[in-house]
Amino acid sequence: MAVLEQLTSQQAMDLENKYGAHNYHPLPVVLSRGEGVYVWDVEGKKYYDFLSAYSAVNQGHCHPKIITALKDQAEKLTLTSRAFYNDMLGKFEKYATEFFGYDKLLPMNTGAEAVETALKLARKWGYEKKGIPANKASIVVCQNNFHGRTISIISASNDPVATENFGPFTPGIVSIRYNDINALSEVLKDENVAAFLVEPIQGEAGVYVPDGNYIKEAFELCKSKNVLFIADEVQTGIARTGRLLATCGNCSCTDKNCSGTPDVKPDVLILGKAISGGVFPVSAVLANDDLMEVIRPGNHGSTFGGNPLACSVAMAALEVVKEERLAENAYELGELFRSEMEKLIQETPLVRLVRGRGLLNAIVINDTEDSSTAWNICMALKENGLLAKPTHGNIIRFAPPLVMTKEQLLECVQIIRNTIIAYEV
Ligand code: IF1
Repeated sequence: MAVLEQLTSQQAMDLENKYGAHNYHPLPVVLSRGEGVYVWDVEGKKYYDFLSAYSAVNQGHCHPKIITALKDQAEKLTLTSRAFYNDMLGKFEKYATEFFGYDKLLPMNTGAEAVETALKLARKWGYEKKGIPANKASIVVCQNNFHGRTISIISASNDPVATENFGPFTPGIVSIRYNDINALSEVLKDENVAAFLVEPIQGEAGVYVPDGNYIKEAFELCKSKNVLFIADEVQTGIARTGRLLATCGNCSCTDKNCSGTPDVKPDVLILGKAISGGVFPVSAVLANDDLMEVIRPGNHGSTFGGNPLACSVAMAALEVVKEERLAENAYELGELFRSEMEKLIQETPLVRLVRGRGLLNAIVINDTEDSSTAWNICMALKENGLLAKPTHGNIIRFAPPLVMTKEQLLECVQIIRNTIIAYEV
């Protein structure tokens, strides 16, 4: 079979089944093209993408500005390693640190690598600045978190599917209930805690939005205990939740209804996914000088971290966020989407509730966690031209690209409504 020969969907799925590790259970759709809010399968059927590659494609599929940046840089210089300087990394670091309001940036590639970087940074700061005894530093995380798939990160997970038979696990990680400020207060009595790592909204857990003041109170508690506050904004960042960042301490908006958490400026900010518009793997850890200075030559890095191609793509992707006012659009369309879902809830017993911020939303299906109802609804949505996938059990995440128009969103609401109303349990 010639590599470029066009496959049927079934042929493509058969190839993956035969030659690929079975580490996913995808919806049976084979995509071959993306543009803006749309994707097409190999047979040419068009869909609304309501997952955005788990919020990596916030700027829409194949955004022309980002693709042009990719192409131009790809014809000049793609990778030098950090053994030498390159003419793009400093520009990107300046652009991104000013964009998010920090002194320094450490570039990586995947979200998990950035989370691992933040864990190492926090531990080193704990020993060298806070004075925690050697090898005694602990990091506090939240139950039902998702921070990636590496051994240290799953050492922080309570998801049996993510952890079973992958032990032994990395020590020095303590897990507490999410959205429980008393639990955090209790665990911070331990003077060896270096950092608190938290998602401002727990995406994979099912788009759990914490109580209004939780993030701010957690931030203030950490400040009072000389504990680093690390925000994992890999999924919630880059305008997804209706603000540039879900922990929008440096947000310049004057919105009195701020859905973010004003005055929370994480000591360590972790970004990934849409920092590159889903065009190239780019992630980053941002912090101020007094923290980032604990990292010295040879302490950390990666072959591709900070490569010219990544830098060029990421600068273009961030420019799109500002130029196309994606945070404002996500805020407005998110309000509209949730109000439309509230109307649907009044029409059918099949949907229990809707929750989310901006265009990171989820509906909870009125069935047991182990039921296949959410999956079957996603299969019906696929037939009706909209792609979404359950997170856990009976929760369906809805996260379209942030470039969606009001008209497109209302068309998608209609598809979701018609599909659910017609669904026979
Ligand atoms: C998969 C989940 C979402 C993340 C947060 C770090 C990372 C992620 C908050 C790691 C990655 C991705 C991973 C991807 C599916 C997707 C996901 F279902 F796995 F949990 F979005 F909710 N922090 N999330 O959400 O970033 O290393 O993947 O670049 O592994 O299946 P990564």
